[in-house]
Amino acid sequence: PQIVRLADYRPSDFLIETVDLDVNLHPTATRVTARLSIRPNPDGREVAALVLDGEDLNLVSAAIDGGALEADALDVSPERLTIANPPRRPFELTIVTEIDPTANTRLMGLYRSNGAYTTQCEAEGFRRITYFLDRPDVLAVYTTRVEGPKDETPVLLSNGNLAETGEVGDGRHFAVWHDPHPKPSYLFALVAGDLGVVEDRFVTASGRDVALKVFVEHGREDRAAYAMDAIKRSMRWDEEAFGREYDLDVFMVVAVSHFNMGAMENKGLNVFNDKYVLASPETATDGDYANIEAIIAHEYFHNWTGNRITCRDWFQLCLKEGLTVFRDQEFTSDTRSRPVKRIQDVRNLRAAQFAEDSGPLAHPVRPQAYAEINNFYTPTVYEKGAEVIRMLKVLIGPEAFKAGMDLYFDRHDGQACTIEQFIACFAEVSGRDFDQFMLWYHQAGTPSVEVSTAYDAAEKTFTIEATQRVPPTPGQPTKAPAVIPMVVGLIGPDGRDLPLVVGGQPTDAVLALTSATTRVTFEGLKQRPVASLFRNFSAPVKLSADLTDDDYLFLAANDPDPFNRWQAGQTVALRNLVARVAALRTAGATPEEPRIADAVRRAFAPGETDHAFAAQVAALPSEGDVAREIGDDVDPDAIHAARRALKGAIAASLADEIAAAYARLEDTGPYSPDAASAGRRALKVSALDYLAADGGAEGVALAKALFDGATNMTDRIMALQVLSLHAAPDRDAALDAFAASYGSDPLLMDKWLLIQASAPLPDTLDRVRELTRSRYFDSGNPNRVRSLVGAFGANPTQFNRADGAGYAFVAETARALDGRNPQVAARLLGAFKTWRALEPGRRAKAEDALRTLSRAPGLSADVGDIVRRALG
Ligand code: HT7
Ligand code: ZN
Repeated sequence: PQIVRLADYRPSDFLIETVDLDVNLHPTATRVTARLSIRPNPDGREVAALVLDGEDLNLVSAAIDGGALEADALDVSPERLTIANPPRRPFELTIVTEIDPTANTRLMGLYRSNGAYTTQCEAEGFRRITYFLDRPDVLAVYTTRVEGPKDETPVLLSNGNLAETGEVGDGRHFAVWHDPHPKPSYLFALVAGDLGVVEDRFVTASGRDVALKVFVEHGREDRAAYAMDAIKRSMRWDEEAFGREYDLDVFMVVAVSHFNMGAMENKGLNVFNDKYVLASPETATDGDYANIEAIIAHEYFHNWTGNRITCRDWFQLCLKEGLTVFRDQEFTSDTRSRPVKRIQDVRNLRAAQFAEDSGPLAHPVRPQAYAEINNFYTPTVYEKGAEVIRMLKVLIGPEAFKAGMDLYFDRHDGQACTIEQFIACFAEVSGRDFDQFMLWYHQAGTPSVEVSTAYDAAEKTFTIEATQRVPPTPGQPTKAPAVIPMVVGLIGPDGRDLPLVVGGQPTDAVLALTSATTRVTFEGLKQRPVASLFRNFSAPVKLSADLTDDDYLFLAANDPDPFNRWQAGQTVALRNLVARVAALRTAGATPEEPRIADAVRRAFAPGETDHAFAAQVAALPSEGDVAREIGDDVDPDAIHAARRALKGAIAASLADEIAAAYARLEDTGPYSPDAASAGRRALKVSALDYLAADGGAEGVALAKALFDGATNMTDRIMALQVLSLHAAPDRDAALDAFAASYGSDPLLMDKWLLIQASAPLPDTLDRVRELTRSRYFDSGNPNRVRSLVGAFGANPTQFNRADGAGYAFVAETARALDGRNPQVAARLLGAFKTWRALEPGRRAKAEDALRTLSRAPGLSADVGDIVRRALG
């Protein structure tokens, strides 16, 4: 494979200043005329040829300044168009290509989804529309004329502001869009179809009147209200929190049913997977509403972090993605509950990014090389990228952070930038040196921090010694110590924070761990305090500390930092789960820790009013959490059994309290997706999960009753999920009833597919195979594929069946899908990211499946790259 390296970056030899596109739509033969004003780049080289990127294009003609180029001046290959001896002055290149949107099953470039035309150009899709310098540092002003039949495509959209519309006869019409903001080709978009629209307005802080439009399939307009509301709230928040205003006369969101990822931030014309737009109380769960709000916000925030300031090259992807995830997380924290959002984000980071970082697919937040850029839209670039920004803020403080962001926006508006340019803004405003901090961008792997503490009663001092280690990762055998912000608190017996004094001076709670070992001695402590370490998860590290279970139980009850209050309970539970797994595997005695139930009891207590937080406290560490804590020789069945046993033990000891909570938390009144109501439902379902933990008739009956009597989709789905954990007849009856009610709604049937694919039951694989043949599945739709096969790949016990059939199924499904949609096929293989940590039997079976796949002929660059790296 061809490897692209950061070290080889060179500015483009040519720049494109304006792009005039004329797109004449036809289902199988769309004609694209691109008029490009090109000039040599003063920062580039003088070269003998202009090389344009292309893919799956039919070249019709090419001309320079109106003069047709003869065949001997052109070299056309599947991947590029080379024009020999281009002028060494500004010139106009006109290229006519023909493309087939119906045959485009990759969903990159221009394709048809449910009869509507749509585009996806990030990262390298524009080259599937026309030959181009398809790289993010070539910024151009686009004018796009779209022409299509009025009956099939009454709606014709592109980026920017609408400049002109008109009729062209033959039942065809056109629209011209002009986007005054120079942009890279990956932000180009075009949508055309017969779509319904919901409209509203927003007036920006400086008085710009912006038309807001959400386009959806006809008949779905009533499901667009929440997305529209989220757009307005995102716009206001970005003005208030970051001083960023919207900059066009119209902002549009289009929901499409065939989409490779979640959504895309094309300038002024965001295209969304319909699952992240459509919601109504009858069809959406609390989780759906939260996702819609967060993803609408994320894509909108890209308008400044990504669009106005973009990436110089794809190695800088975290410049826009890490920063925009950080911004959307802040938005949700301000909109909902900050501690709960932090806990959810950390759960997600650990599940997805820590897992990636610990295996063969580990890579730095800013990779050094790639074979296929599509495979680097990862939790490391996104979620760890956001953690790096958060650490920056913790280290320099909120005022300097804000000043650095303002400087970044002022200095780099309209540019394609690097991480170095971004970080330089913070160095400048804070006067700090960020050389060591840059290691967060260069070094892969999750640092582990080991903390030992010592109280000296005679000296009244408390010493914290922290030793960090960044593990080796593929291609990076040795690492240097990173700068790790450790926010600490010392808690006295009354549960209050004690003053922090070092060297006779009051000190900050932020300790910067910059060496392999850092030691800090706090003074003036009359009694041994309990240390609260990495408050609010101040760095993405794995902590192991010499705190006892007693200490953690104390923190779980008393820590003023809500994140660490939650974390402390998790830590005790995790320790116990690891010990249970060891006992199960050696037939040893079960290690009981009855006090774990205390934190759960508090969560279900009548006085607890923060239900969303309580639901987090009540949820045990996941099977993945336990697997990562164990690290190697992982036996997923033992982990599942241990977790089930602990859940059962807690349920048995708190049966009455939990039953009372379940009754108390019953829904009354009409459904509302607000955070408090969603929190109450989350805690109620958690109670149900405990009550049905043993699969006994009583608990299952409760779940069945909730399913039958549900007045909203959250309850219905949660009840179905609880039922699906147990092979009871009620489970199949409920699944059938759900299909009978919602069989015509694909987004709801995705939930139905996912629930069945996630069941920890031995018949799950057979069922999944059968479902691939059902009318609810469609391998051409990424949402269906992810809901069934993707969810199966995330099923800890059934993907990891000891006989290896789970591995073979996912690998074979990815191979079968590869010819059709390589990007989605490659993502399915993410299921293998921790295969090396498995016990030897499963490890061998997983390796077999990967090796068999690696030998399949004609693998795409996407799948080939993942398989090669996974086998490492
Ligand atoms: N910037 C986008 C990432 C993206 C994408 C989206 C849809 C289809 C293919 C894609 N390739 C890359 C989405 C985001 O992070 O906001
Ligand atoms: Zn993004």
